[in-house]
Amino acid sequence: MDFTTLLYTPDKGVATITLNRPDVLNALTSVMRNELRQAFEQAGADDDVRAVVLTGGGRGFCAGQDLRERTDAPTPGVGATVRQEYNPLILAMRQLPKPVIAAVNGVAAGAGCSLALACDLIVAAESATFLEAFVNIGLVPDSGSSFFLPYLVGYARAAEMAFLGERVPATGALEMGLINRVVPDGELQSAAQALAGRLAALPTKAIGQTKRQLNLALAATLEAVLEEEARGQEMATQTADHREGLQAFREKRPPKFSGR
Ligand code: LHQ
Repeated sequence: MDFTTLLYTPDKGVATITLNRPDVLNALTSVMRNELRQAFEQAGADDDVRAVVLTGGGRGFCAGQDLRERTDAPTPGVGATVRQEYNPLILAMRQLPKPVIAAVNGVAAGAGCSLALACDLIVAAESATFLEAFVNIGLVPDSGSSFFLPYLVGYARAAEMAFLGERVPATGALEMGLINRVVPDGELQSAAQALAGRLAALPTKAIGQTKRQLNLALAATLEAVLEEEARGQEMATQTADHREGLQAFREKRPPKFSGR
C-alpha cells in the first residue's frame, strides 16, 4: 500500500514505519493517524514481518496532534476524533502480536509521546526529549498516556510530567524507567534495527502471546482509560485556556491561562 504521510519499509523480518512530515516534526493529521493504523495492520497481516520499528523522519519523532489542522477551536467533535482515530491506533499497536520498537530520534510531544509509550520497547537518541505537552495548551493527556505513564514511572513522576508539560531529556527518561535505552544520535537507527532484528529472530508466536499476557496484567483496562481520555479531551477543548493555548502557539508567545 502507498502511504502519503509515512514510509513503510519491510526488510528481513522487520517493518520500519517512518513518520514523514518532517517540516512540522511529524505532527499527526487525520490522514496520518489512519495511515499509521493501516501500516500496523499491514505489519500484522504479513507473516514475514516479525518486528516493527516506529521512527520519525527529520529532527523530530512526533509533535502530537497537528495544531494547524484545527482552525476553529473549540471543536465539539474532538471526543469523536479521539475515539475514532487515536484510540483504535493505540489499540492496534498494543494488540499487534509482534514486538514494536520506538526509535525516538527527536522530540516526542503530546500524542507523539503517547505513540512512543504505546510501543513495547523504546530506544532513544541522546538528544531526544519527551514531553506530555497537552497541559501547555490547556488539554489533558490522551492516546493512552494516562494509562502507560503512571504504569511506567509511578504516580509522582507521571503527575509531574503531565502537570508541568516540561521536556524530559532521554537520559532522564531512562533513569525514571520511561524508556529502555539511550544511544548516541548517529547510532539510533542501527541500534533500533539491531534490536528489532534480534526480536524478529525469536519465536514470534511466543513473543506475541507474551505481549498479550503482559498487557492483560496491567490491571485497569486500556479501553476504559482511553474512553475516559476521550471524554476529558472533549471537555478540555471547550475551555478558554485551550483557545488561549492554541492562539499563543500560533503567535509564538507564552500562553496566559485564566483557569477558565
Ligand atoms: C507543529 C506542531 C504541532 C503543528 C511543532 N502542530 N505544527 C489534541 C487535540 C485534539 C484532539 C486529540 O488529541 C490531541 C492530542 C495532542 O497531541 S495535544 C498536544 C499537541 N502538541 C503540542 O502541543 C506540541 C506543540 N509543539 C511544541 O510544543 C514544540 O513545537 C515542540 C516542543 C514539539 C518542539 O519545539 P522546537 O524543537 O522548538 O520546534 P518548533 O516549535 O520550532 O517547531 C518546528 C516547526 O514545527 C514549527 O513550524 P515553523 O513553520 O515555525 O517552522 C512548528 O510550528 C511546527 N510544529 N509542533 N503539534
